[in-house]
Amino acid sequence: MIINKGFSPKHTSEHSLPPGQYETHDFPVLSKGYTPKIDTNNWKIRIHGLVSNPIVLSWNEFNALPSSEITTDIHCVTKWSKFNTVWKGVSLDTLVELVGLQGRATHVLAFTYDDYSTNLPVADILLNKAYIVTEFDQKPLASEHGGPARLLVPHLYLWKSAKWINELKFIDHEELGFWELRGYHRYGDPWKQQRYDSDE
Ligand SMILES: Nc1nc2c(c(=O)[nH]1)N[C@H]1C(S)=C(S)[C@@H](COP(=O)(O)O)O[C@H]1N2
Ligand SMILES: [Mo]
Repeated sequence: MIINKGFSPKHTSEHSLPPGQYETHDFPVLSKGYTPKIDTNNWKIRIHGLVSNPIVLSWNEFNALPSSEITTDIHCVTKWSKFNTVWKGVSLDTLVELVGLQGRATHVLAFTYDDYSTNLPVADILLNKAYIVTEFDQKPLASEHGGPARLLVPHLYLWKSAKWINELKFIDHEELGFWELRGYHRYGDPWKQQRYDSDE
């Protein structure tokens, strides 16, 4: 057998598990409560706060925006990780370009149809680090996984990826979201195991 230096076999995983995680092929559902039933005819997303042009987009307006396919690993604080998940959605860069961020905007809060919220630094949603996704595995996103649309911020623990998203609010300070107010880490980097607020 001839092995070309510099080539690696296709099956070799380029992935690695963050500390304390295990790989799963399932897709567990984790929700704080009920799964809201959302008719896309009534779906809206509002983007406001420290922006030049606050907007409210309907489902059709949102879906007319340029979208991309994203293949990424995801990591849940309950210790499962899933490799190579495939999504389709709109980059937050596109949405930020639409509204125009004010220079003072340092953080963003995501709100949802089930009264959940989560907080993120602006730096963590730019440069194609975050998307609002409407498809998983080339099918409309299932309602229990946040359909019709959820946030996807794969470099942070999955509780940051707010399901059933309907609002982004840009602010000039850090305000904590639902789980961050209840003992989870304010930032949530899986590579640093930032699970709870007592973790560094
Ligand atoms: N709106 C909303 N988003 C949410 C949640 C929730 O309860 N409500 N749970 C979070 C948590 S704790 C996790 S781990 C992930 C789970 O996503 P999944 O159910 O698609 O696996 O969604 C996050 N997003
Ligand atoms: Mo979670």
